[in-house]
Amino acid sequence: MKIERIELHHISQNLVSPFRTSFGTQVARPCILVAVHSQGLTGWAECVASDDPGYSYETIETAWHILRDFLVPAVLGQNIAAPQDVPAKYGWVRGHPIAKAALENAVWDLHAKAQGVPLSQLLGGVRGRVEVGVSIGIQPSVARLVDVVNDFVAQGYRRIKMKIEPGWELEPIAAVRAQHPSIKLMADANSAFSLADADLFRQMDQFNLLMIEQPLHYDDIADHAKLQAQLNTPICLDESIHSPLHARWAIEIGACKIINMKVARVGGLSNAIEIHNMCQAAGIPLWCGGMLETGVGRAANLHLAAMPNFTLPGDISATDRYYIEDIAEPPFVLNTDDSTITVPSGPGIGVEVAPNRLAKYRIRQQSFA
Ligand code: OSB
Ligand code: MG
Repeated sequence: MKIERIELHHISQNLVSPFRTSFGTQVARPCILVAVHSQGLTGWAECVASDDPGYSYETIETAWHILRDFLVPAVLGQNIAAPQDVPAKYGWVRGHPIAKAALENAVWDLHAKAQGVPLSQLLGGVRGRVEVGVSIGIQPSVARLVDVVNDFVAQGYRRIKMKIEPGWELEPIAAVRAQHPSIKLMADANSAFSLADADLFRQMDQFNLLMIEQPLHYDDIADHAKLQAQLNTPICLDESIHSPLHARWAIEIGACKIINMKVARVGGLSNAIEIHNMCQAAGIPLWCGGMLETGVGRAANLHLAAMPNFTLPGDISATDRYYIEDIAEPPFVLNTDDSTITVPSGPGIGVEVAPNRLAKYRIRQQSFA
């Protein structure tokens, strides 16, 4: 398919409540929506870079720059036979996986739409519903945290992830565990600790956590292997896995027993598929991470999580957990009987960007033809 036109839309929507992690607090949630046009069809994808370089060094501004000046020119006007051919067009560009993922993933949506099939079918998806949980930010008090957890459990979520940081670990985890003795519970540190905190993590073994996510430095693999050797609880890596190479290193040295797959963090769906297959062969289960996506990114995540090795519940909550009004239609709802969300069945990602809402939430746009 010849890529005839590409648009970038910088939007920002307020979250229903502030989201606090060990690296900062998010009140509004910006993103860039990428639209790729060919033969009267439009492929959409979401660039999940944030306003600040707290989670990743990429920001809205760096992603805009890399897309506008390097990635878009490499793809515009090109005849793309298959979406897997996209990464090679800008293979010389180092880093910037979040910007790259947005462009490649938009081409995946375009190709799935051209074939009239859901994206999950192109990815080899095997399930129509994806098990999901909710990721709960750091709260002002333990009592407040327990209230928030109770509320989500009452809504039907059966897997709870809580954010931790130094000073907000054993006590809040113990309180949630006491209230919900058998719920799937996990903790995400977003790199806030060091190997000197190994004793703290050993104490967490008593809480029967599903996993501890990214306890150590955001670029570390080696120290995670040392920590994993001292724990019964599985370590899951998020921030440290930027590519299939990092995934292979982590698996080879035993740095984790689980990987959080974020398609943006690994540079696009081609890399995500490669890591998926590598992990499946190595017996490392995956789950789909989240970046507080709008319906565009959330839909793509659901298609990805339909792949066979996504055997743990993902950070893909219902739309109303994030936004009052989403840019995409229809909103995602939780199936309360089994804590799942249904994978869209229409062509491509299977959701539509509402033009009036795009206009309402847009800060800037640029079109390339
Ligand atoms: O570490 O998984 C994370 C959100 C933004 C940046 C990093 C993370 C998160 C989440 C939210 O945990 C997951 C979601 O989208 O619900
Ligand atoms: Mg994480």
